[in-house]
Amino acid sequence: MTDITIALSKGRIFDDTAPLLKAAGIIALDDPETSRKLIIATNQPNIRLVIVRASDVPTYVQYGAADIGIGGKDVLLEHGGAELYQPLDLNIARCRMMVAVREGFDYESAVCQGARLRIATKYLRTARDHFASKGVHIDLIKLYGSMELAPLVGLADAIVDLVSSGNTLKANHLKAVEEIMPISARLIINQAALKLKRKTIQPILDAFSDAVRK
Ligand code: PRT
Ligand code: MG
Repeated sequence: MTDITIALSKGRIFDDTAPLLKAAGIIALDDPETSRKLIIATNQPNIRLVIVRASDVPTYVQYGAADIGIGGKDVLLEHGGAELYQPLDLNIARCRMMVAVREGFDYESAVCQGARLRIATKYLRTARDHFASKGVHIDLIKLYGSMELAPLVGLADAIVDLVSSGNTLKANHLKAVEEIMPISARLIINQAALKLKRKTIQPILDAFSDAVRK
């Protein structure tokens, strides 16, 4: 039997992926939320899960340490997608990549007047591409989290971040002013693994496609 390693992050990606795995007949034998194990066995002796940081999923798959991964489009865009085959939008962990500012900040005027904007984000590539396509000059400030704080303490004029319910923005007196793109999680596959392990990978891919279409 061919061994298959699937990389995913705990939290919303794992929660939303578990039903898809189940549709493919794969059931995790431990709960990554409560177990401290980073390698989780499944009911299928040849299939294991590895639990990694969301932003590390593409790296594990790129280098073949995992054959398959599940990662947000946000993460895949920042990674660049080298060596990765992206056959399927899983339509899970959905949210929107947005530009947000303080409630009192007149973003439209700032943009119209050609002001140089300070943008705090962990999505450097996405932010750079977005503002370049609008012809807006920016200074990028790299953060690793809690982007919502930056405009409140004068670190930035605006942030580029993911929004789902909008509650975090609201709680921090921020408003979304522009949608950059809708985001969902994708299946990614190592290209060499797809060739060498196709017989084992294809049925998993098919089961995921069927489950997503339902
Ligand atoms: O937490 P860690 O630093 O390890 O990494 P991570 O934050 O990238 O991972 P995780 O597990 O939080 O998110 C994994 C993936 O879920 C992301 O890469 C996205 O593709 C997807 N996703 C979907 C989201 C959200 N929705 C989301 N709302 N990721 C993050 N958020 C955050 C957002 O950054 C903001 O801080 O939730 C907050 C806003 O939520 P609302 O509901 O208040 O709008
Ligand atoms: Mg997080």
